[in-house]
Amino acid sequence: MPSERTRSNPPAPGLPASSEVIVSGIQPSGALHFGNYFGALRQHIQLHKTHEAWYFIVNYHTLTTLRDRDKLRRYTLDVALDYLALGFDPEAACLFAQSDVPEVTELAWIFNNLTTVSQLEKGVAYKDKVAQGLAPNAGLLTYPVLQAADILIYGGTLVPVGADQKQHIEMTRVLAERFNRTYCLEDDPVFPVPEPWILSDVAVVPGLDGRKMSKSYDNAIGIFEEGKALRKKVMGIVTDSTPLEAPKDPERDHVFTLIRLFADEETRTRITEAYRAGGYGYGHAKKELLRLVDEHFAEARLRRKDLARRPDDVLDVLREGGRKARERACEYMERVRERVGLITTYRDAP
Ligand code: AQP
Repeated sequence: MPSERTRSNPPAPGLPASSEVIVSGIQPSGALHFGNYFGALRQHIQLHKTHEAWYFIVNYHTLTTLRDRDKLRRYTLDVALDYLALGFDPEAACLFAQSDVPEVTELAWIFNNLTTVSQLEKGVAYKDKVAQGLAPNAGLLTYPVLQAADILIYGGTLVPVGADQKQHIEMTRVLAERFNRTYCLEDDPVFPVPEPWILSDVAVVPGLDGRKMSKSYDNAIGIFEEGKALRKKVMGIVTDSTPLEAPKDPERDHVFTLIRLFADEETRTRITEAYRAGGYGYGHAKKELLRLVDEHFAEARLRRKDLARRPDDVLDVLREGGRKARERACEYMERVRERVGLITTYRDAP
């Protein structure tokens, strides 16, 4: 049931209040990239030891676009490996596969009946995917409804995500309020109404072509890419044609946007000045970015290689996380079924 932490604890500077229940998910639809890392994963790792946190690998969501069982299984385990390699401690919080909590699809069904089709058709992510040529299946259309179920079934109050998810979290808020209003007494709501947690400096991480970095745009740099493959990607980031000797505006360059994410204050200032002074080319900036990336992920790369040799340990983490998550979800679902009037004869006395 909802967290026992009190809301009166003052937050550490820059951190959410310790009473917040953090929930967030990532799709196992391909290798995780810098966008996933700075938009979400880094914050997930940052918060999981100080807050109650539930992180799910949303494999039901990925069915909307992926029809390859081997890839789906592999990507799901890969996301778990990524979390562990980046420092997720399974003793501190829950990491699990969405499909270990099938109740979430039941809640999504209940929410479907509180959602209009026209509302879903306005979804920016839905429209984007259809514009890219993806089949407009009902799963893709109702993606945000399942996402709302994911967030609310653990009593989430704060959702660390990238800016592209803002509209979906708004829909989650609407559904929490609508459910409470429809089925609950005013002073006894079932669901808290969650807030997004979006860090403004990393709201949308650009990809190689300057559009939002995305697994499906073929413009992503994987968190665990290294060596030649990484170099090729970084050197291929699209820049304008300002000549090497001319001064450049760092704020208008994607390479610099990425540098800013990895660099400390001193390095940022040095590179900003070099851009503005001229005589500093995009090739120099790309080499600097490569160095920063290698440095940033050096330890995590080593940990990931070690963990990859122990897949059973990774499965154990998911198993235990899934067990705890399902327990929590079932508590919420009992209340939900009771409010809605759904009889389940194996639970209810005749
Ligand atoms: N470019 C980005 N900048 C900032 N945040 C981003 N996120 C994704 N891309 C960026 C954040 O990562 C979290 C998990 O995303 P997801 O994998 O569940 O789905 P997504 O947003 O649809 O990511 P992709 O790469 O674009 O996947 P595909 O191509 O499969 O749809 C979210 O918090 C998201 O905001």
